[in-house]
Amino acid sequence: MTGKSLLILTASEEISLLLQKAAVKNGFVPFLLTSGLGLISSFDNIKPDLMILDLDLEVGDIDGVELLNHFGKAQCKIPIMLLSAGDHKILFSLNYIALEKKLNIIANMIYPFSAEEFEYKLSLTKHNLSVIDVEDLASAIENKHFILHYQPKIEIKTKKWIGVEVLIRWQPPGQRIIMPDDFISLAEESGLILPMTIWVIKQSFEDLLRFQSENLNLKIAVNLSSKLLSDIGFPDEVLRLAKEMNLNPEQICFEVTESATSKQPENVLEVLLRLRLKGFSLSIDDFGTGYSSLVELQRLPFNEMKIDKSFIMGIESTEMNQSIVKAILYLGHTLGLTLVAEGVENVEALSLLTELNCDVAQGYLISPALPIDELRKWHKKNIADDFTWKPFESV
Ligand code: G
Ligand code: G
Ligand code: MN
Repeated sequence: MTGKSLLILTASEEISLLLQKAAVKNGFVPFLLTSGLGLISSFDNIKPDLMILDLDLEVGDIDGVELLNHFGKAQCKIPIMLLSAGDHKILFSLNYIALEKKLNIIANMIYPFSAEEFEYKLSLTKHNLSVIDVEDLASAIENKHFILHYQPKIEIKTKKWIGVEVLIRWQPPGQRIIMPDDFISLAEESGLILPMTIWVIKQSFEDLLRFQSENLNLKIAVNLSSKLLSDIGFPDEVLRLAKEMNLNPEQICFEVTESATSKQPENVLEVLLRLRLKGFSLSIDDFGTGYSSLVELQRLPFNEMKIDKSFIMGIESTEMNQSIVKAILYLGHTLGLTLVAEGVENVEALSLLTELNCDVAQGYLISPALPIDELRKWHKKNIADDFTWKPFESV
């Protein structure tokens, strides 16, 4: 395998030398830029595997905030190490901005640091980096090196177990599991998202059949990337797969993030409508983090709304979150949607959501996402014969 490319952006010769030496020693191929402007203008051609950004750029050049803004807008997922010789506070604030923009910040470093310190941080990134290789992903899809985890959902009023969300994990043989946040965007950019999602759908349909044969009457919810919403043939393909397995589309829900629909890729309304007309359910995921207009909400054929976990985690102690959740519940119910709270982590949050009339709960309190064998154990331990969830059952 050829060395991974490492882009170093720093105006300091001293720092640059130290980083380059350590990078070469660790099998990276470093290349240098000394101007943020140069980086922005030629970024599309550069596409490094890893970037080190020195946020203390020279006067007259663009500053760290502008640079992060630019990468945020470009939805850059390249791992970034932030570096500053300024104080901790500035680096902390910039890191916060970067996280808000969903940039992939993997380390923060305050200069001065030793070559050893840097090499150590670099070695920690290797795992992350090996993830973002298109050929690896393509071969993982061909060889089915993925597994599905299932996260249970319960109906709040009755406390009955009603369904599971399907979450993919990449499992390279003999290595650590890789989480979707580390490969979904690569799958999207490379077009591999379609074959990957078809695998997820087939596998989860097979598991749904298995649940049925065990008398488990569950719904499954599969996440769909916005990229698939411009593929007008996708609904037919999914219906074909469901029919092939004798599954009723009503048992299958597709979750689409709010940002996916508000970006309005071509055909999105048609694809969603066709899925609905074929009998599948549709859920608007991570609601509250995108920018749906009310017109879109009214127009798009969803049956369910999932309130983003950032509003639910800690809801019991944050008045602002309570107000937001109340408003979302009101809006969603008025539009005739089923409301799901994601990120329910404790009993207090669940009882508050019960009071607020939320319909469905999902979160670590009930269970994290589990491989199917663990899900069976969870079922035995936590679900009564009448299907109600038994939260306080001791082992
Ligand atoms: O399980 P975890 O919290 O790591 O999931 C992180 C994100 O990955 C979630 O937002 C989830 O929607 C997304 N994700 C998980 N599985 C799939 C999948 O099969 N397809 C797509 N497009 N996204 C998925
Ligand atoms: O974006 P999407 O809603 O598809 O992401 C679902 C992800 O949220 C799952 O991958 C799961 O790991 C994560 N998740 C689910 N429940 C909880 C929870 O109670 N707390 C936290 N922190 N994360 C959760
Ligand atoms: Mn989801």
